[in-house]
Amino acid sequence: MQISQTLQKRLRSAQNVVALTGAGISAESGVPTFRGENGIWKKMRPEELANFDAFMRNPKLVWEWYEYRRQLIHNVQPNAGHYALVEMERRYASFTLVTQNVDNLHQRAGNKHVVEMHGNIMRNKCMLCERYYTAVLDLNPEKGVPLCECGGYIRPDVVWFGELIPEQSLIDTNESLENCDLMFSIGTSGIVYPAASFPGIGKRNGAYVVEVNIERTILSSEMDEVLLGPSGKILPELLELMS
Ligand code: BJW
Ligand code: ZN
Repeated sequence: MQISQTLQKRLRSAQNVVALTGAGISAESGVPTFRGENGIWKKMRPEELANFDAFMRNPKLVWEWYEYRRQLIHNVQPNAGHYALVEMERRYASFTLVTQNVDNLHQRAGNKHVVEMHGNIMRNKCMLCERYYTAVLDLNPEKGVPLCECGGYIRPDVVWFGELIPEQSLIDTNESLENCDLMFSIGTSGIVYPAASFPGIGKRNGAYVVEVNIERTILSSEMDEVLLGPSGKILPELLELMS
């Protein structure tokens, strides 16, 4: 793989590093991405499943879809790409991992400072009283969804289209982008906002911005460098160049 001298220098000298990740980093663990040839949205239409109206229309269907994905994620392991980011966190003075993924694989790999943009599929919350639930829940036979003690519907603690990103996640991300000198955009199509705007913000703040993806994306033209290939191969190679 071609890695510029500039990037090699930055890898060694950077102090404040931010990595933005998307579904692609988990692809090599066996978690399907959303879009593209093998994307889950080839088979399931997002507007029928990943939004609030869909949930209210057919909560049982949406619950079954999340249960299916939860089970799949539970049975896979973090890959070399995830572990390379754990090592980066250990080596850099400041390292923030901003993830759009809800699969919990960064946390399972061992990253400590993970900012969740779109929630976490392993958590659930009551839509009425906002109480959190993490254990496996029994579906209510009549309603088809688990019910909270207060009687409210319990939903996955993820961010659907049209819903607000958790405020603290935005605060943490903006703070990390303020004085970031090296940024990675890994395994994301760059279609979903506000995450898609982060590489541009990093760049305007003076970071050297590097994309890692198996193919070019809509964000590629605003990158300082594009590294084409699977993140499970490229990230460990970058790690080698750090010392
Ligand atoms: C590999 C690989 C390998 C494969 N190695 N790479 C500004 C402009 C226009 C619209 C908006 C805007 N601001 C907000 C909006 C509206 C909307 C939005 O962005 N719409 C766009 C579609 C245009 N955004 C929102 O509604 C957000 N809320 C918000 O902004 O609130 C304020 C507001 C509301 C309304 C209007 C205006 C403001 C919330 C977004 C929530 C997204 N939720 C989901 C579902 C989560 C729950 C669940 O999992 O079920 O999050 S959607 C889905 O997409 C999921 C992902 O996190 C997200 C991003 O997808 P990602 O990760 O990029 O995956 P893919 O599949 O797209 O790409 C995978 C990539 O990996 C590909 O590039 C492959 O090539 C690559 N790859 N193998 C490396 N081995
Ligand atoms: Zn409740």
